[in-house]
Amino acid sequence: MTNIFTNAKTFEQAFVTQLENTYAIDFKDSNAYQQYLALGTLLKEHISTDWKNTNKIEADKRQVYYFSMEFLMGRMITNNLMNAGVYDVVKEAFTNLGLDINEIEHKETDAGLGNGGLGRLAACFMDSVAALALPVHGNCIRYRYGFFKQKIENGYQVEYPDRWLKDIHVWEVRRDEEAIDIPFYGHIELHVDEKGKLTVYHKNAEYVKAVPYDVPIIGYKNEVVNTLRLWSAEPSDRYENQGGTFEYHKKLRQISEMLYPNDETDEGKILRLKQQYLFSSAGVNAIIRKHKKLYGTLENLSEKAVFHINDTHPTLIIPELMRILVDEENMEWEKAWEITRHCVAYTNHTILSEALEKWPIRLLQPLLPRIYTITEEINRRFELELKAKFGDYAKQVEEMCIIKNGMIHMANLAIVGSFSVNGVAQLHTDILKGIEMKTFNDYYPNKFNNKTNGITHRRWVLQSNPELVSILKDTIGEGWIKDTTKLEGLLKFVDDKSIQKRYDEMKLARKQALAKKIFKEQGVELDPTSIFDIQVKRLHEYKRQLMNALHIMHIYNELKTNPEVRNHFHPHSFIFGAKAAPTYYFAKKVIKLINTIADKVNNDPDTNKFLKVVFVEDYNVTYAETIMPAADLSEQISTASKEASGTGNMKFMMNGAITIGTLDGANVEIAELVGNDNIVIFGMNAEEVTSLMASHSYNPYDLYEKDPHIKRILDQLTNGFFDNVPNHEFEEIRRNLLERDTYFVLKDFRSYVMAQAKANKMYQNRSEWLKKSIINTAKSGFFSTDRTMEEYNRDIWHLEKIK
Ligand code: 26V
Repeated sequence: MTNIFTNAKTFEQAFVTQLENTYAIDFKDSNAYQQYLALGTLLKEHISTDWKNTNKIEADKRQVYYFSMEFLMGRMITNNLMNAGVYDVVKEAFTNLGLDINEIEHKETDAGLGNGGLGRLAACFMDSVAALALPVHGNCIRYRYGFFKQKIENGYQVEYPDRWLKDIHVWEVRRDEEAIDIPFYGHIELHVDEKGKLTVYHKNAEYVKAVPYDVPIIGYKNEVVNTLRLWSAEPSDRYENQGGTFEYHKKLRQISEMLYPNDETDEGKILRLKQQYLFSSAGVNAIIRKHKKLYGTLENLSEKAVFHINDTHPTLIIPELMRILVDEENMEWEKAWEITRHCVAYTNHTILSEALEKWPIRLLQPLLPRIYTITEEINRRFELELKAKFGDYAKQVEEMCIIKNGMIHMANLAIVGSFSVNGVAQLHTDILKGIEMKTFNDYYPNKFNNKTNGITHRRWVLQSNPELVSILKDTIGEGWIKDTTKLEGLLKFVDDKSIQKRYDEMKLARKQALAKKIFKEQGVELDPTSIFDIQVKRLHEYKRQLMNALHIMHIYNELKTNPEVRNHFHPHSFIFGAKAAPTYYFAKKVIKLINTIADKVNNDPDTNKFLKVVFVEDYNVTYAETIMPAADLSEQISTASKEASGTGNMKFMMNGAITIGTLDGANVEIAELVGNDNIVIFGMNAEEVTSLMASHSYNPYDLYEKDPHIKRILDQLTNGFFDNVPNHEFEEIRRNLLERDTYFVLKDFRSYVMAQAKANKMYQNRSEWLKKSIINTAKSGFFSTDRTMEEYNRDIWHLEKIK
């Protein structure tokens, strides 16, 4: 096949031909969407040989299958063009044809197959493993509706369905021939023959056909193409007791209908359990089928395959593997268990106990009868082992057992059934090992390990910040793209006035781009020379968007009542982006509060030259590409010990923002890398939070009484200060803060106000600020997922790179 991407001219011809042939129209009559599809189709064809070759080369190699219920991919077109090394050719050809490549890129819908950090991390991992030529493939669900679209109506969040697949998904390849029937419900019959051989029959099952759609993951200019496999639920051709077929069809299609828009809280929905089993079972069975075809046996499975589970959502692969080995392969339990345990590795992403998954037996048992009995047997044997060691009534037995009080504890199952358990930042891992999962860590001293998260610098700098790319090129060259530790080379330039100037110009350009987008979409005008202070992440109480909002009220009060303050306050734009789970009442109230503050502040002529607030609608990956490079200040203000890692903090840092934050998650590592002068840390640390919680001595009301600023703000929540909402609108927020304040917003408030004041002052010393900004980029190389993936590979996966 000739390479049409060798130069602009050949590509131009191929592109025009493709368009005209596909749509039977003249090129000049084609629209941007058709042009996007033509480009995508040509690129997919272009990489198909590499894709096929990668699959061939990898076939008998050890591989990793990354099971994740979420892959928050965003748009793939730009990433694909750049990684395939054809972006410039296409851009030139489009210019010649009078087309705008940006407009065409924007025709792709954002693939929102994830909630937030956990899903975006999986997407960054996929980009890095391909770049590093590691044979790692994703497994997920092909949700017909991704994460909901958010509209703000009258200040409130309203959710709309995300119909990302309504148009053609140009990258995917449907593989009918690899579809797999998955049984649900029914009952199990066990048959033991004269020789004692056990046969298991799953009777009266309702089968659902899982159909894989493969999406290519293109490595950065290295001819490697890995696979992200998305499973879709369809009617099976096996009609065993399908009952009313219409009902059956309706019900089963729901399985891959939509992504659950909750993170952190477990709603215990049966449909979510079906989703989990569908993609876990289908994924494992497809891999096993391939393995058996190649080797004729599963005895060597753990040499050739690692099933990495992203949080506990795919934990059912453990009993599923056992089912296959024991029931289908007639393997002895002990041997099957040995293999299973050596195949599975687990990553924990949260310490919030409400987010640890538990499934009630009464839901799981009828839905997955065989999986349940296997889980019961895993638990029975494990309890025997524990009792033998600790005694029948030891607390270790109670703590570590998998099934208790009618619930199956998925994290316990994942720990027991895996060879590696990792946390996602040093502090998080320390808390897992030393507190939350201490008993397990004592029992399995070598199982727990840390792998600090990262981000792919290819999407978050190379693709999103052209001005920074150009500065880097002129200072340290292009080596950082392959090896981000080379960013440290920038340290030589921190005092170089011409480079500081270019950093200043870079930020201004990125801030202008964001301001332009916000103005276009929401009509709010931001001054690009003001400090862009940004908090974008899911809305959660522990992330404390509320503290940020209360601080804005405080600043407003100060500017309003004390005009002298205006003389030394650098104008400040506070930007928020956040989606609340549709059922999370309190979080939605916080959104309303932020919008109410914005309304008041932005429309006050006394202050609005100094202070602007905007809540961007529908924050998603595509939006983040404009937001991350545009921040001066990165808000990472969670209650210490609650944020496992955070990854937005890393994106901001790499793009030269200074973090204002608590010593939580990966902020701790950011602080260590940049040093105290180049970050603004405030508030209680994790230990202080933990001991304050344990002492039950915290009384937020005291702070209200003692601190007049806090009193003023809390009173303003309900005293008519906001004249466009009823007085009771924020009553629950006020009450919550005064009576509980679970996340210590008031406790840390004073310290936050001071940190903010410090940052504002710091910003005004331009040269010093720019220096800090450069240092932040220079030290951010550690946070590339290339480093994270190298560590996973070195310590957990042990894969050979694809040659
Ligand atoms: C948990 C649950 C619980 C059951 C209901 C549905 C559901 C859906 C998603 C999750 C995962 C929440 C955990 C999570 O997203 N953790 C985030 O992971 C990031 C990547 O490691 C990390 O940076 C964030 O700090 C952490 O909150």
